[in-house]
Amino acid sequence: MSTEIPVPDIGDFDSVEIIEILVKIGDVIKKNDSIVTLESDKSSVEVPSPYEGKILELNVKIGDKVSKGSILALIENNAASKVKPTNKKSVEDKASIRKEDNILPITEKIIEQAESVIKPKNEKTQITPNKVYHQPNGSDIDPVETQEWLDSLEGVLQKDGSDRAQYLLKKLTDEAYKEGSNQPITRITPYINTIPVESEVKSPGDQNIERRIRSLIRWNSAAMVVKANKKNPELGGHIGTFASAATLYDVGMNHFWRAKNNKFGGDLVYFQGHSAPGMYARAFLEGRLSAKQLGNFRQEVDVDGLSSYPHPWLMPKFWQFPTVSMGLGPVLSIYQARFTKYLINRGLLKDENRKIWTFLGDGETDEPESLGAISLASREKLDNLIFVINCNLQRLDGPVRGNGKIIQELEGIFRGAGWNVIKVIWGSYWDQLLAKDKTGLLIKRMNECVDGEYQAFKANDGSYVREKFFGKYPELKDLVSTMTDRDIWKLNRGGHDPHKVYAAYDEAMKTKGKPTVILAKTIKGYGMGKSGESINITHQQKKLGEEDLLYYRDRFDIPLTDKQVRNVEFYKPDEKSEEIKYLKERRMRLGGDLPERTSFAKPIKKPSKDIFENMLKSSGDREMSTTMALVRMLTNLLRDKNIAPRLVPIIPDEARTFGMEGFFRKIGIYAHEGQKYEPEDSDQLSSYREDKKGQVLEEGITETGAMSSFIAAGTSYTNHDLEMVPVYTFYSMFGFQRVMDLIWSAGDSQTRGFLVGATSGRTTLAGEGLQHQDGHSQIMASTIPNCVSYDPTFAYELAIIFREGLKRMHDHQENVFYYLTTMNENYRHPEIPKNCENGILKGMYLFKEFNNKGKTKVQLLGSGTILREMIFAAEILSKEYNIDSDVWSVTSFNELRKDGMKTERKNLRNPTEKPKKSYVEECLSKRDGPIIAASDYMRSFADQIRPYTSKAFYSFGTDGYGRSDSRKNLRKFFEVDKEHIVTYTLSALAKEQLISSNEAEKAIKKYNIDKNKPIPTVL
Ligand SMILES: Cc1ncc(C[n+]2csc(CCOP(=O)(O)OP(=O)(O)O)c2C)c(N)n1
Ligand SMILES: [Mg+2]
Repeated sequence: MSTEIPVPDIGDFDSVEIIEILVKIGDVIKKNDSIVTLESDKSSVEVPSPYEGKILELNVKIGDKVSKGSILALIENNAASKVKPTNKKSVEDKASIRKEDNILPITEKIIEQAESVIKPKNEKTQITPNKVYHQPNGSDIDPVETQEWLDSLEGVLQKDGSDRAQYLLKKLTDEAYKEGSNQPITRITPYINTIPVESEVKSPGDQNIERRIRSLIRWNSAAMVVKANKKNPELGGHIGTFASAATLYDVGMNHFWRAKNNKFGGDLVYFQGHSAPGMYARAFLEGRLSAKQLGNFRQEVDVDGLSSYPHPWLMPKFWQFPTVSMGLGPVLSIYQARFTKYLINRGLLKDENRKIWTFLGDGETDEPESLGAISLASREKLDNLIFVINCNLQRLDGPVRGNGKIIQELEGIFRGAGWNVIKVIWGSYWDQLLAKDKTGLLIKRMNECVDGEYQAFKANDGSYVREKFFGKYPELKDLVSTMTDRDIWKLNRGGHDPHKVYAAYDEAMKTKGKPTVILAKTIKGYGMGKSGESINITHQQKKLGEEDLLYYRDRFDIPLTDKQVRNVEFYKPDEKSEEIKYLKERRMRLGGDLPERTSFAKPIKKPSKDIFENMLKSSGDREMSTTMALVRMLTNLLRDKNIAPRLVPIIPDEARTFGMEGFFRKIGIYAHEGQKYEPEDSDQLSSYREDKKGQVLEEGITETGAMSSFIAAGTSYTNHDLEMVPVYTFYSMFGFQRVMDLIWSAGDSQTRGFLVGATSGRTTLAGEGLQHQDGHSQIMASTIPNCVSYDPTFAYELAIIFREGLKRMHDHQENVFYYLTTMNENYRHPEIPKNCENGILKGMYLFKEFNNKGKTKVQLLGSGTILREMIFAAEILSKEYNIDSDVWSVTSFNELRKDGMKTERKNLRNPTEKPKKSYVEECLSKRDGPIIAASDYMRSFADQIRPYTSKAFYSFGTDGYGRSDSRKNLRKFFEVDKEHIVTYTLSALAKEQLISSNEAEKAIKKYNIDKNKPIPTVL
């Protein structure tokens, strides 16, 4: 039987135009296949068929306007009659229940009965302010009663285990809360290790060999820094950080971190930036780096230098993640873990239980980026994520929390955010002492000491610790009375104890349903002795003197002679030595080398030609913005079988601003738990559809998070051997300006993808005002070497640029990313002129010539929406002043500058050769008249090409703060409207003595240009 397909609820729109018909009569379609595309002023959406079957009739054509209920087509479908039409009734029923405010008498009675049962709070249960529960200093007022409670707890623990005990404690807390105790139970546990000794999983490693290997790594990493600074003190470097973290890295390298190979995708490790020397030192022992390379630490200009910090751009086969700008590693890794799950849930990646490990400093947690996204990690149940925070209690200048305890503070924060927290505070030598302490005073003392004191303990010696730490309570002094000062000094910290670290890593690996953070207590500058152990200047210490070096050698038993030490030689045992064999064997078992950056991704195949075809045609009478054109283009790309699954639209809560809400229904919003609710707009075409397999990353209001997702998706070709095409669309002002450092690191990471600054331009976005109107993001984009940026005006330009971007990043595997600015100003888009593709990509092409008036000529260069002001100005100049012009569409002043710079440099380096012409010169040198260039960006955007032309050059732009007003008023204010362009052009021609100055003067009067108006930068 035949059934009609009507337009469903399209939200707040009426009379919406059909811009595409996606089926033909006779087509057999599946349910949810798209039938037509509708486009309103704000967005374009595809209408899906509610049935499967054969299209019998099409009732609409392109250009028709339709509303909800309009019939689009007839479909032959046997099941259609059985398919329930949209269940209007049930929706109405729900509404009527919601509207039902009056409570029925029977309900009222039940409520009354219930209320009568609830005991009024009697006086006894009220907490009387006078009652004393404990002493002000926290000590116990009734130790006997306390002991009874503790005994009960012990009984429960023994009989029913810790889960039951936790349950009872929670019940007690809830009860106390109901009865008026509003003090939340603390999220902080005592200052001891989270994993009890008896639950520790033991390392299978040979501890003696591992210690020897670790010592060699320590030596070589310190020697590398000292050697570089002996050569040249400008080079810098850090010894103390890796010295504190060596065990944390070693245990991971020897036992946990699996490399990428042909059988496994590999764990991803974000190394703490300034611990890089330690990673080089290990790679040296593994034979991956030579002694010569180690000797070139921080000397990167010539070949074979080792980069100061992890920079994939500088060491593209080694480093995977740039981390040294503090805070970026943590946030990037959270989104990396999330993106890995996204790929798995979308069926693009096998779930191999790969882990993402992130190392950061305790001082680094001061950065908002470090902690700002931790709740996302627990919300998304990222049990593939493990943070290791090296709590050496110090940052650059001094203690991280001298008056407090960073580990406790972080425990509270992470536990509160829903993470699994594992504290690794004390090493094994403490186990016996803790077991022997029956008074509880040892833990009390551990709890009450602040980090400033803990730092001072390790800056001194055993006798100092005896006196200052244990000496506070006679019972504790007794506890260590049989120990020598040396023994006391040996009481180690958890982060330096491979057993404790192993147990923590093992537990982190097994944790399900939440991310884990390991808070490891260490000593900054461990082993450096007087020259840098636990002292405030440790961080900066890079020049160990002879004595210090000899001490370090002895401390770690490095088999070097005094002479070799004085020469700061590296040490690598024979290839056949136990150490080297062990080291290599461990890595072999874990699948290969780490860190290592490779890509075995298959290039995404080119989209079919017709995907971009309709954007090259004129839009006719139809006006639209370039943002809308972009959405149309993405919609088309989603029909291409090669690109569609790889497209990752990323939006920080701004889809509706850009008209992208059509994607919600079409490809779904990624939600790891699917959608647990019926969205209120479920009947609508662009319903808010969340899906476990959803494709859109709707990030919420976090540009930092969205940018991190962009980097994760754009580096997927190396981290997952899977090319993806992220398109991150944002309010252009909240892009570069907000997250420049992340964009810089995207460049370093060799991210591929498209950043789209929508609603861009200082006067193009009218109403939003100073904080929203962007007139400089293009300039910021120009500072990133591998960012290719364009400010196109017309839909065909956008299409050509996007198509080229796909080609460069995927066909040619170039490590570049694109920044495109799109606008929200609606206008008509012409058909692509002939032979302009090359010019579009190079940065400018001749759009139109105004000839035949012959009086004089001018070159008008415009970019973005200001090109249109230029075109209008050219018309006025031609009609009213008989002035000819060539109008150039400048798609990228940035690309033109790059070409100019390259050409100029080449000419300077080859003075005897015939100079080459820059592309700007090629375009303009044979054309007459001065150059007038304008854009919706600061003048310096257009000024970039000034050196590459020998003509008089005038640039106009939007320097100054934006403000809210109509587009027309704003363009007048910034002097980039057609009237100003005409006037300034006449003045420029007069200055060049090509016309009389009176003409310019007359125009100033005609257009009411106030000569006394200050320049907008001061307004
Ligand atoms: C964004 C940023 N700000 C400042 C620095 C300079 N810096 C490098 S290391 C460091 C101190 C790091 O302390 P912490 O995180 O505790 O690491 P540790 O060396 O103690 O392991 C600072 C301030 C930086 N690298 N990045
Ligand atoms: Mg630190």
